[in-house]
Amino acid sequence: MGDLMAKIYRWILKENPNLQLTQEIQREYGLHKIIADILSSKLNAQEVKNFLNPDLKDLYSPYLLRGIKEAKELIQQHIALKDLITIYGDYDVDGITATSVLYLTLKKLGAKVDYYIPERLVEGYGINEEAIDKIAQRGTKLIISVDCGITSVKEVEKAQFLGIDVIITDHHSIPKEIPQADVVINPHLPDIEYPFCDLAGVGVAFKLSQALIGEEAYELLDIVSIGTIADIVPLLGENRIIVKEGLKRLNETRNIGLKALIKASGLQNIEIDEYHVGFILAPRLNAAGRLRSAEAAVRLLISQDEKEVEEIAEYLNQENLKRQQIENQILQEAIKKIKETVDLNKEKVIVLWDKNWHPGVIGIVASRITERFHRPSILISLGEGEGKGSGRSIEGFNLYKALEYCKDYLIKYGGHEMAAGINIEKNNLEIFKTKINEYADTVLSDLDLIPSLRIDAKVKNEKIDIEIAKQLQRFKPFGSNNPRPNFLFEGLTVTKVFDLNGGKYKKIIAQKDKFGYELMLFDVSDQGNDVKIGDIIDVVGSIEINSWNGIESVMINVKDLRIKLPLFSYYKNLSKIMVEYQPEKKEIDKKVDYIIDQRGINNKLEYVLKLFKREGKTVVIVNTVVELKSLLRYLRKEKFLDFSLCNGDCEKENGILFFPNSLKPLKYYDDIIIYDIPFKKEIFYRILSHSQGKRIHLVFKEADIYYNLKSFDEIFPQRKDFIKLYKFIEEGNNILFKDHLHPQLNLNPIKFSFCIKAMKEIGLINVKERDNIFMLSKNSVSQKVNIEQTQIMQQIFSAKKEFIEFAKFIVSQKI
Ligand SMILES: [Mn+2]
Repeated sequence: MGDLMAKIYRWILKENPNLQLTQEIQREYGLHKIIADILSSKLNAQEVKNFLNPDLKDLYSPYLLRGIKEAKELIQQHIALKDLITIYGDYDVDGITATSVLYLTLKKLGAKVDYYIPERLVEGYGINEEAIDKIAQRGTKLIISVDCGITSVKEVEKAQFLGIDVIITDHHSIPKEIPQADVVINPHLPDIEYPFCDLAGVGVAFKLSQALIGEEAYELLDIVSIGTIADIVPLLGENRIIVKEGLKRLNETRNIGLKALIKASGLQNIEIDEYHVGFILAPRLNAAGRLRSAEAAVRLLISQDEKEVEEIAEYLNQENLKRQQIENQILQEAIKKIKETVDLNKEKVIVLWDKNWHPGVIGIVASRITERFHRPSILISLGEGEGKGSGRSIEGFNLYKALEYCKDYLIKYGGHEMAAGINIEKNNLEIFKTKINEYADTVLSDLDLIPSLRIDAKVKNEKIDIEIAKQLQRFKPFGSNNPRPNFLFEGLTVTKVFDLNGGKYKKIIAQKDKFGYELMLFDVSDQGNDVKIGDIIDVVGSIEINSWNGIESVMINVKDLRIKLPLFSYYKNLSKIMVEYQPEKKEIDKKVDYIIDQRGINNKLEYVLKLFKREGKTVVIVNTVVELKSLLRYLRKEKFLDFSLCNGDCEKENGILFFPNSLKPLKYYDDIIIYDIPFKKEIFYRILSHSQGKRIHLVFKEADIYYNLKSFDEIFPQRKDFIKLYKFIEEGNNILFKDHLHPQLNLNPIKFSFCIKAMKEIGLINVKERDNIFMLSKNSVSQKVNIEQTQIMQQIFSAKKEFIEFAKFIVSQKI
């Protein structure tokens, strides 16, 4: 396996527009076609409407959620009796915000209310029995859980035994047995009528708040949006409305705690969006609970005391800095361990442990390891007794199921497809690592370990302007299930390259047809570093607005970039025609009205120029690159510019058709010059039969054959090419892009795909392919192999032979 730090992505084009809906969207909302295409490829008409206009009035009635009415009545009874109500929350941002939302709601109703947040490091997640004892001692008569409790059968029983009523509100998956609480609210409950089940824990708390205080609950949406973003629930449907409206309110919040946090984070003069919440505010709220108690974070959100909230905001800042330091240190140690002890060729799941790793931070580090190596990872912190681990996964690997497979070696495990936690005995670590990798081998292929890049639309011949970039803003807020769209830009020519910030970033100016592009590379990869002026590149990136000194411009934020072989599509078509082309069965009409036979003419350049200068429409058909270049060079030298170079419709009176896909344009012209030798007999006669009633000039000669053969050399492999590719694979490289130049392998991609076919046929290598990637591995072959005997090489040889026979015929014989 090559350098794992090098970024290689599979490109997956997801575009599948519904043409009729696209038109409707364009008409109805005045959106550009490419924007409408993205919407129509994943949403129906009603969903598009809701997506583009998230509106509070489209929130569902809270009473649709089973248990809300009963919960409201029970809460009102306890308030009337002036009972103490305790909210039981969780230490993550979802739990903290849910606790705060319900607390502020109950306060508004004049309730006697407090809250309880378990400590991550001491108590762990969820309701525990000792906590119930403590709460009972406070004199609490009603416990309302938020963001937890759906599995707490015993604990709820205990609370009820102690004379406490219990309302469970949660959004986690429903286990086999649920607690016999007085009320259970969870949008995932079976047979539920509620139309949207992806609410975060704070979303469920908000529904209860809506039932209790009506539209006054909207004031709390700033807090609700933070928990919803942080919990990474799908940002569609009701969540989209909550976050869109919540962010608006967050920017003008009256919550003094949020104001203090925003100020302490340096965001006071910035339009806060989902990015700032997810990456700046939420980590601070989380930090307290990771290292110590999360109570401070709740106090920040509910406090009325200016001085207190300032202190807490500063404290959270400090805790967050500490968390970052610890995280970075563990990350460095983990990477070192991977380099020294993990065999990435054999172990698809990275399992690491250490006795000094902080258990509150290993989860974040696991996500960074998984992101970096694109494979599942589990980090385990070994304390005094058992080890506590936290894992993250990749698409295609259900972590929960994997842990189930290893359950004999675990004390405890829980979680879901993408993230999970474990408790493990120290002496089971090695066997657990073996077992989980055994499971991984059955479900993950090598190709699954290559990260993929989703592409939402291909930019064709359209101008990407500020208007389109602004229309894309309507897709915000971005997040889970609503990522920022990625676009594919093909065949851009690089005109300028700038290094910015000491080479950390790069800016590339590129061009295609009449349109210019400003590309920003914030995360410069190998290929990004190799880009030079004049290169042809394919780029995947998002379209964003760059504002600088009050001036707005469009920039492409590049996610991946590949350098392309110049004239790639020419060589690709040529290889198809030579090896795959089957001539049509129907008899070709060889009768031509008027051939002007100038074969062997000495100066065909002058001949073309003379015809171009004459009245009337003239087209030149050129088949080889060398001859095209020499013709263009000559015309430039003669300062003759009155022609167009085209492959389809030519605009001007004079045209050059380079290796045309279609011969339809020939009908516009009176004079047709066949400049060099067509690659196939059938093509030659097709040109003749498309030229009825016109004058055909033949100006090629025998020496031209050399240029055709030169084109063959570009794409047909020779012995040295096989050796080069084989060595490349032997050196441990195993991934090749199908259509792009490989940074370490200087070989035409069309040529190496022939090499791969032949080597595979003869059993030298194994080949897997998916999307735009070949994955190669060596085979041990005992006897000597003759690659020239392969079917594909025989096909190539006979195509070449057939061409030479045909060429020799048409340069000399009567036609
Ligand atoms: Mn949650």
